[in-house]
Amino acid sequence: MHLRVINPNTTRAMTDLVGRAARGVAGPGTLVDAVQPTMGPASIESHYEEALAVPGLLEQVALGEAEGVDGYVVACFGDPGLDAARELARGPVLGIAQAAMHAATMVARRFGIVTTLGRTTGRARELVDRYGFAAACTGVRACEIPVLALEDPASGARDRVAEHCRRAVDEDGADAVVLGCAGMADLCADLSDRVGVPVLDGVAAATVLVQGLVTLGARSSTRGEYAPPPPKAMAGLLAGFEVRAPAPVPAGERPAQRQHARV
Ligand code: 2AL
Repeated sequence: MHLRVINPNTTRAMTDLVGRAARGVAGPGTLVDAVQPTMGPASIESHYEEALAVPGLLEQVALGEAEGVDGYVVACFGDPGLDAARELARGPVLGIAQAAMHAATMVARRFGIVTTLGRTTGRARELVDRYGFAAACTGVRACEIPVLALEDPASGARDRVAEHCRRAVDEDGADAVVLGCAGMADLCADLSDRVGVPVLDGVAAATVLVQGLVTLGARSSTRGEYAPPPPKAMAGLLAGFEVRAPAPVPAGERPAQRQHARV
């Protein structure tokens, strides 16, 4: 099985980090590669950056489809471009927020989210509502540590994230904590020990879940909203993202489930 973890920001160190987190939980027969877009923001902590990260992310999905990738993880807590990626991909595509929230409710009744900057908490709450976890979520806490400072030992990230995890438990009533940034993936095991409740990293959760879905033979649905996007002209900088009609299938051959000339 070939899984691809896509870090939607363009910082190589974060791509390496999410690749390690995913490989740490992948099964022996699973190949995991970690990629990042060729264009886009260095980190995603605003709606503007999230929007601009999506074309480069979709380009990586289109390349993965050409290579026969079986399933994808979108490794950013805003789950950017998730619906669009599912329109392009044959196999399942999981966002780390959706995966971590599902995993949390399988091991605890109520979970809190601990994320980076206060300005990203609105998006996290929106996803809690969208995925149907409003009753299970005790709240979203921000450590006010920028994404790219998480790896800087001088930022005190480890202690500050731990402190907010503790407060999510002690003050908000959470029985588990979901980490609200892919850049926190390597803090997860240590935090579970320190805080004494399950602390879930979405990169690992999504990798395990997407691997399970591929094993089940579950693909992205091609009916309704996740059907391939209609062929259409694209103008300007996005001209290369044009979706063209599938090539005609020779008589007697089974049509591919999805065919895209380019994203
Ligand atoms: C993220 C994340 O997971 N990756 C990124 O660039 N920004 N999320 C966040 N809440 O800051």
